[in-house]
Amino acid sequence: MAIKEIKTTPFKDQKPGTSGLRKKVKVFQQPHYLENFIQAIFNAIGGASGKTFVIGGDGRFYNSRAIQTIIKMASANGASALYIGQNGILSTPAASCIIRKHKLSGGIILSASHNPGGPDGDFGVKFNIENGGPAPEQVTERIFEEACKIERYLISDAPDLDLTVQGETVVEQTKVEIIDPVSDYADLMESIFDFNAIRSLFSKGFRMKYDAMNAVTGPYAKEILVKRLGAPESCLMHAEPLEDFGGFHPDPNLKYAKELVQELFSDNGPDFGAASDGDGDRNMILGRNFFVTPSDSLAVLASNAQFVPEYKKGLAGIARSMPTSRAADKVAEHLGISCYETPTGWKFFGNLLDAGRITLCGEESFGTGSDHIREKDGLWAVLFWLNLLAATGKSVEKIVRDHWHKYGRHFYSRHDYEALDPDIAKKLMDDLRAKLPTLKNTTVSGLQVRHADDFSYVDPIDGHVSKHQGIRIFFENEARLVFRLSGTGTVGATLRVYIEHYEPDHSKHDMPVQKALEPLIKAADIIAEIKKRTGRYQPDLIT
Ligand code: G16
Repeated sequence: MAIKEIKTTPFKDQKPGTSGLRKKVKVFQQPHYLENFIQAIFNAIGGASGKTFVIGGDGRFYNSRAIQTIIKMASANGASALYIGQNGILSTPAASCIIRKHKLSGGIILSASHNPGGPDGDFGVKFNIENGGPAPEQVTERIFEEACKIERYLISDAPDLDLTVQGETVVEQTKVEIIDPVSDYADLMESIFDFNAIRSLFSKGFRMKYDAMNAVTGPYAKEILVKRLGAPESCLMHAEPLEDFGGFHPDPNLKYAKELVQELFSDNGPDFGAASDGDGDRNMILGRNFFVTPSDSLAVLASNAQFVPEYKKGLAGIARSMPTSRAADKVAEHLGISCYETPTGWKFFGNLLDAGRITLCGEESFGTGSDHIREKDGLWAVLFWLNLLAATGKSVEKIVRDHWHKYGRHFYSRHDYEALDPDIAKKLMDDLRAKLPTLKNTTVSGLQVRHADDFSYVDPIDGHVSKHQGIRIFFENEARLVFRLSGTGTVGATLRVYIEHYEPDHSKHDMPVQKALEPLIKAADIIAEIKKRTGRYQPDLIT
């Protein structure tokens, strides 16, 4: 074995987005592309020497190839130990759990999350720090700086390892262990929730369907739901991780988890349905004939946390990303605890969690989590709901309707306009920003604007300032529009419009969501001139 120093030149497009570096597989397959970025990570953290990392991914195409390269580079850079998920598999929450449990220096997670996979699909690299969470902005900025000036990287010429067999080996001076990717995570879940109550629920004939979307959570769901909780194997759909997700778009929402949705909305459908995304950090929750919006899910979990053993002692606080509906704020107010509003991106919750300011956090983008790890956690959310169903004996729909009755309902929807010309999207946002000072007290689509701004966040723990995190327009009666450009797409620009309307009157809670939001949807188009500028008459995706 020998360590080689390879000369290289920078790629200018290696700026990490909302969640790591995401690009088309073909971009990552260019010579030196992956290597440059990995070396930039090591350079940005003061080198890999003597450090310990967990490495794994969501099993998508190029996962194993990339892992082989990273093992050789981490060893050449002097890492002391590497823990690799067997078959290259490691869900994002499991990676966070392993970093924390084994006190590692960090982790490299290979995933483009909910984006499609396969040779023509997407690939991604995320770096997590020693608290188990995504690298904060200060670190991702340093990685980008390093990537922009890279001239060389180090790599061992060691042969590829067999990732299919658990066990230990040594590459250069580095201990490399192929580990069971599931057990630490499953043990953690068992320590949080009332597994006896959930087991007894299944033994009484409770029926659920869990869609792993041919992505990473299949093996986790098998171990936890089937083996440890006694659910029948038939409750699992698409439970084998496949390189191209079987052609799925592994994004758990009403559009892409269609088969699951059909089952839940059929006559005599199951009591409970759930799905997770490519890397297992997102969740979608369904009851029979009932969809729970992610924003409501966070609020419901917070309001019912006392049913879960781990959270019985109470919540320190709650946080939600800015575009997420303010349903959780009502719960926090009722509980007399703080509710923090952060920019989009799980990395912004890290400091609040580390400082013990919050216990639960969540986002409208199907992400929910707690202080048990430092990532959002799909199966954790599913188990939380199962725990609630077992403890209350209520249905999903009843739990949510009772919640609306108590706190009022936040009608909520996100409209996505995908693959827009980036210049048009940028101009739309720039012009909207320029218009902000003129909007106050104007009436648009019959709604009066109370306040409008460009969201800026000052991290309450380290004072770091993140500007331009989304444009907010507040109307009377707690209605709100938010506009921002996605930081996770790989084709053109995606405009996200977040639409929210609060309705305290429960006689109006049955209105169809898009109907309840109609005046706001019109206002969004008038204010941002979406149709005129983009030529799009409908969003590509409504969640
Ligand atoms: C990532 C981030 C989330 C974010 C989501 C959408 O999720 O971790 O915090 O809400 O992207 O971001 P954007 O609106 O910028 O596209 P994931 O599941 O893709 O890693």
